[in-house]
Amino acid sequence: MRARVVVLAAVAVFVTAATLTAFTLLVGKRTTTGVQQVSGVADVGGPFTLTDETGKTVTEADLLGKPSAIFFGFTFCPDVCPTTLYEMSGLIDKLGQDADRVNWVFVSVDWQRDGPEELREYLNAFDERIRGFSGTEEQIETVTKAYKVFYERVPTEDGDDYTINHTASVLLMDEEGRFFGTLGYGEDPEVMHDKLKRLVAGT
Ligand SMILES: [Cu+2]
Repeated sequence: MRARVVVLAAVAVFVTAATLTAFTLLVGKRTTTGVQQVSGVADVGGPFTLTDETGKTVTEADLLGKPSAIFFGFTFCPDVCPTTLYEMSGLIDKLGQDADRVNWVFVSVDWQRDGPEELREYLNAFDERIRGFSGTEEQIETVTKAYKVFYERVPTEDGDDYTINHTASVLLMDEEGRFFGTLGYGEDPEVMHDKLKRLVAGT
């Protein structure tokens, strides 16, 4: 009986750790943990084709040579996206010159409503270095699968409209397109700053 409890506890700890490192923090859920060291472990990233805010085609190759901070969301998002992009703008500001050594990307998973024009307008409210990528349903499927990002359309109460639940973490990729780590939603800005410093330094 006792052994069984220990085994169950071990399983619970493992599952908790695995869940944290899997970074699928959904809308509204916050992490209270500090560093999530998953560098080099998770199979996150891969080929994609999207359209940037100027209407130009972009692929994973356009992000190589610089590390990237990528956030998936949608422009109609009432809280998580504006909060995250506002925080990202603050982090960019704090990084100073180092911020230019990172690709800052917002990918809209709302292929029905968000295109280059919507993203250009939306991102006006945030740091100008944050680029906006959008795509077709198929392209969004591909990129979210590659980056292990969750998103789910949810009808609003009146049924006429929808909102989207989505992964709330920012994904950090190194200059060769390998997964480096995440910035958790609601994480201590100091911790996030340190992670970005390490991302820029490549350590
Ligand atoms: Cu959002």
